[in-house]
Amino acid sequence: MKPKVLILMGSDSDLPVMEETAKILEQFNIPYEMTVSSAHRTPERTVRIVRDAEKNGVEVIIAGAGAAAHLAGVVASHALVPVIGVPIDSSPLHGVDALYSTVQMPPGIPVASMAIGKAGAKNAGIFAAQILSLKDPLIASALRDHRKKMTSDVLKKAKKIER
Ligand code: RP5
Repeated sequence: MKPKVLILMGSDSDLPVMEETAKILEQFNIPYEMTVSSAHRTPERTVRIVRDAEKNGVEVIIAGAGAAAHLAGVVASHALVPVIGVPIDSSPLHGVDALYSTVQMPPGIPVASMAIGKAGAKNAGIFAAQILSLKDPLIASALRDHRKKMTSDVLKKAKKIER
């Protein structure tokens, strides 16, 4: 199946966080491709990957990076498909730097910034699924089931501690 989502990360050291995105996409049976490309260390490779992805039918790009995290913004500047940014807590500032870099895009080129770290990486996968669900009823139905399961898990846990 042709990938619908491209997951990019600035360094292989970001993989433990970005695996959370991959797990969610797998859970929703969404085909994806994933690789490392840095906005500053491999700028030309980054542009090439984004252009090829769009040509090959990728509909959402997820970019995770830490520190002065400009990867999502650079990717968004070369893509028309929606770009979701995951700020990674890999620096001495624990991801606050990456959050500001990702969320504070000047007007014109948006990046949908998620939360810092693994929570943001998971939500990036869910958000991508929500975008794709607009024209894929199977994904929409899987999202509904996912929410129902979250609700029943909370109720089960509540019952356990109730007294
Ligand atoms: C960023 O710098 C990467 O996204 C990573 O989060 C951080 C550190 O990269 P490495 O020095 O571990 O390659 O560009």
